[in-house]
Amino acid sequence: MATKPVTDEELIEKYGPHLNQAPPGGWNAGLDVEKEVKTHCCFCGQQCGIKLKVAKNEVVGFEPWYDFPFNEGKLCPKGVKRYLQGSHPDRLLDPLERDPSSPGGFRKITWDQALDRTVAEIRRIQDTYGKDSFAMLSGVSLTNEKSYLIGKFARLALQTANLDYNGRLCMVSAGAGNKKALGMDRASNPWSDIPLADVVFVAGANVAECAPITTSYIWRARDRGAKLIVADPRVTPLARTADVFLGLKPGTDSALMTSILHVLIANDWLDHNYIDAHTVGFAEAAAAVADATPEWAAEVCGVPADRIIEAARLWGTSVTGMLLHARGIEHQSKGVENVLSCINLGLATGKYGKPGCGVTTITGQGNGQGGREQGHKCDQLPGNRDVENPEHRAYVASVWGCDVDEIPGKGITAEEIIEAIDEGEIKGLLSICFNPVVSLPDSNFTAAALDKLEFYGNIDFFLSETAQHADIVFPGSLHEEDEGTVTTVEGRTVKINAAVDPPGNARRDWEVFVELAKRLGRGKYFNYTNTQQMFEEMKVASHGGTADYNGMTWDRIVDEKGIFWPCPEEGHPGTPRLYEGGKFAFPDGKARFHPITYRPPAEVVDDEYPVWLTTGRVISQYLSGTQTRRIKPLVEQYPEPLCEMHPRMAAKVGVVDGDLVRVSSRRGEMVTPARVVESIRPDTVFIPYHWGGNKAANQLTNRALDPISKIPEYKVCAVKVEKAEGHVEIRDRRVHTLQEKAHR
Ligand SMILES: Nc1nc2c(c(=O)[nH]1)N[C@H]1C(S)=C(S)[C@@H](COP(=O)(O)OP(=O)(O)OC[C@H]3O[C@@H](n4cnc5c(=O)[nH]c(N)nc54)[C@H](O)[C@@H]3O)O[C@H]1N2
Ligand SMILES: Nc1nc2c(c(=O)[nH]1)N[C@H]1C(S)=C(S)[C@@H](COP(=O)(O)OP(=O)(O)OC[C@H]3O[C@@H](n4cnc5c(=O)[nH]c(N)nc54)[C@H](O)[C@@H]3O)O[C@H]1N2
Ligand code: SF4
Ligand SMILES: [Mo]
Repeated sequence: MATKPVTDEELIEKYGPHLNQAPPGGWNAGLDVEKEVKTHCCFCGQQCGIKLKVAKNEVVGFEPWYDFPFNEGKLCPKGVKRYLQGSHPDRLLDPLERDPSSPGGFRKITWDQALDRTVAEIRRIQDTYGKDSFAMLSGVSLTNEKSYLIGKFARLALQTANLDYNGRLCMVSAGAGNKKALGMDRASNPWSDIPLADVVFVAGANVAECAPITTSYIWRARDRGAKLIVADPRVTPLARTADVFLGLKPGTDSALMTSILHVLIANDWLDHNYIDAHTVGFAEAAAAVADATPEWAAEVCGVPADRIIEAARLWGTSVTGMLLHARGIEHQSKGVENVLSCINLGLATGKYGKPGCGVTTITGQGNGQGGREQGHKCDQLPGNRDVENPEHRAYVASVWGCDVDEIPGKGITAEEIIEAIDEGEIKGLLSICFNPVVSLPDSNFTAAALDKLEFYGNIDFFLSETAQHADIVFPGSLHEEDEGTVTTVEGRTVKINAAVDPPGNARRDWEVFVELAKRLGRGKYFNYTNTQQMFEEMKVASHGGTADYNGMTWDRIVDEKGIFWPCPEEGHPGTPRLYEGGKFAFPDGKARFHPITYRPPAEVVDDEYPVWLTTGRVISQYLSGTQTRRIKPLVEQYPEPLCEMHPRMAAKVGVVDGDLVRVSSRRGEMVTPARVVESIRPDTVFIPYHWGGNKAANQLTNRALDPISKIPEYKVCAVKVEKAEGHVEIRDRRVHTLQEKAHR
């Protein structure tokens, strides 16, 4: 290791003007690394363990953290390059105020000015239009402590019912399905159960690109001879190795799953003892699928009937099995029904609560699990409690030391907040960790709505596409600038450790809320001087709820490399596998079957818009791209959205790989290069959504919501695809077919 101390000038020179890229040899070259901090990746819900290298209050590199059991040192490309965002030149270092006469449309102001203006606007708007006219939006890249704080801040400092979070775009269909059928909402199993499964069924999850470390768990099952079933309109990298590939039409999952249940029943591939002892409602669920024959489903889904039967046979006759689903089935206007139809398959075959048995969602954002428990959803209080339940309210009021009537009731959800802004019912907004202009459907609508606000405050570390609509932007903190806990895809709560302090005048996110609360005259509820105090209060607030953290301590979490909730009492070991002994989280201990029948997506193809559009992700970019679009090695892997289409579709449109196409829907249109691949259905195109402006896939998507979870239908809408002028050299480091691999 080199020993020369680095100067500020040298550091600044090493970061490119726009994109951060490590110099040859990595940042470590020429730097004295002062410490290595064990923490977790800031990106997806796998929350891989990683060690960050620190020099001069900069994160300058990383080392694998081999001892962390989940990923054992493995990382995906985003985890490897995440450290490059820290000192990016775009990093927000001062509070900003909208000022059209300043370059970039904003001018720097002091914290006092930013806080005072925000408080004055909150007061004015709430005095004029009522408390609920000021809304708040939050995000689950934030720690458990921040999620908890924000829930309390919105209820007790803003006193508004209208608080919601970006998990509404992500985890809510799974959450609602889990609660309805199983009584609690968490992965049914630790990931160490995956290798014990005799069959792995992956529905609507691009595991290799979006949950890369999970791939190695599936390979371990394959090494034992496990069979693999994949349901996806695209032959994802994992699907290429499947025993049964169900290449269904977007938006037809509940037809597929109900038909599989039909076949299980027809062949008596059921666990009757389990159904009798541990479930209710089987007869109704069975009656609902009486007509869901494989021939019928083949017609609806565009999948051969014999493959549906084969999938049912593998699932129904294997001793152990795990079904993993993600946004492919959940991002639909029947997302909850799709989830319930998967759970029915698990219950009917007794595949819960045993080694290698479970039906589980793969969480999305870093704290996609913990962030959906701590009370920053519009209908929720900490511990995954219900904001409308009088007992739950009374308990949380006792922890907060407030009158129960001070806790507002149920508010509206994220997309509904944007619609209420459009309709003039909501006049003020404060948001953190959310980039809805890029990430909500129908982005032209979202952007226009935000401009109708009388006041909008945004907390971020980069000036996101959404922050550009704000009146005040607060410079918040990066993941490595604060400590706290997050709960991973497995339901394992882990410790995030601070590596550096926020640079310039940026502050830790939580400090913004504590300051605002004080100035709103509600400081008595927010007497925090560090995040550990929030954790200690949060765990008490969670006690007795389904997501019970009461027995955890930060020391234990570190020593034990994570604790699985529920962990109700000190000394409780935590609960890696749920539902053991067939005990579900209802008073009678029994799981609920739900009768599901198929209904079509909100928008279907027709003569004018004859092509299905589905949207999602690529491995090297993350969500709305605010972070990963600033990291050069990631951008180089896949720099712009490409419209994936089958050669037959390309021939129909009259394009070859790299030709520009115009994709239009009833909401908007975009011009983007065609990516001709054999790995997609010929009637469907796929566009990743990580870009803003005229590169945003969400210009096209539909605002239709699931009636229960209120998740948008990102995975299905109707478009037309036409040849446009121009051709570009395609950059896509991913390999789409085995032939392509052979060529390289
Ligand atoms: N590289 C990367 N990784 C990520 C993220 C990221 O942005 N980039 N984000 C994280 C987050 S927040 C999330 S939510 C997860 C998302 O993880 P995933 O849900 O795995 O990712 P998506 O690409 O949204 O969609 C998954 C798959 O659904 C398929 N699909 C589309 N329509 C349908 C349908 O109607 N039915 C079925 N069965 N499948 C369909 C798509 O072809 C795609 O392969 O990833 C997390 N990890
Ligand atoms: N078409 C289409 N749209 C989709 C999806 C899709 O599959 N298709 N997927 C949906 C899904 S699953 C998701 S999860 C959403 C995600 O959508 P968003 O939540 O809007 O996306 P992010 O990029 O996570 O936006 C978070 C913002 O918060 C900032 N940020 C990150 N961490 C922190 C932090 O710790 N503190 C502060 N102050 N700021 C932070 C980032 O810089 C970024 O600007 O997108 C949804 N949109
Ligand atoms: S798999 Fe997820 S948590 Fe792990 S390194 Fe990649 S983005 Fe980070
Ligand atoms: Mo997500």
